[in-house]
Amino acid sequence: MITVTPQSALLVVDVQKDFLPGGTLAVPGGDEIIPVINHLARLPFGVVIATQDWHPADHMSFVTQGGPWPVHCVAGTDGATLAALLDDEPVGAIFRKGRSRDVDSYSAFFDNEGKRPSGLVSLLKELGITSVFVTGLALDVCVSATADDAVKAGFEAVVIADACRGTGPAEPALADLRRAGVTLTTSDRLA
Ligand code: VGL
Ligand code: ZN
Repeated sequence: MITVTPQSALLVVDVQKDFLPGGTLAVPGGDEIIPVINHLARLPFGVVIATQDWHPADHMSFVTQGGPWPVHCVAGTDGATLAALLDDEPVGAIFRKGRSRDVDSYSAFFDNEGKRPSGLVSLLKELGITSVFVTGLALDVCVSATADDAVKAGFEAVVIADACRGTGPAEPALADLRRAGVTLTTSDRLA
């Protein structure tokens, strides 16, 4: 078992309508993690932080601009809202990423050029957080980038596998995370 303490943070990455079944960039089974996250968020974490992908309408990542992804999570639209069934009561702060037109940000910590910090490292350090538990969507994109950056920033990083879904099979993404020094666990092992 892993004991959750106030020195641990729970990150809920991009659990937004556009990433759920029916959304413009739907992650298969994305809705299935919501009850798992709602349960985890009631454990005694020091802080629970949600992220939102939050793009301008002409964002460089969109196929309409020559990028890889369908239009998704446009700032202020219904698709960018947090999942309706996600309990936001325990959420202490929301970080919005991908807001600049010309650079994407998969990680909650830094943009994809590794330059601009979001302020999340500073916040977590101010709160005395040493371990970061990561959940959400998509495992192989924003969850992985966030967990990798958490390790690089000096935190213990733990991905809760059953509280994540990816765009493809989980195993390759989980193997990459393990190699990067991320601890993998499941929600039933946390108390
Ligand atoms: C994501 C693709 C594009 C994610 C965000 O949240 O994993 N994936 N933008
Ligand atoms: Zn995006």
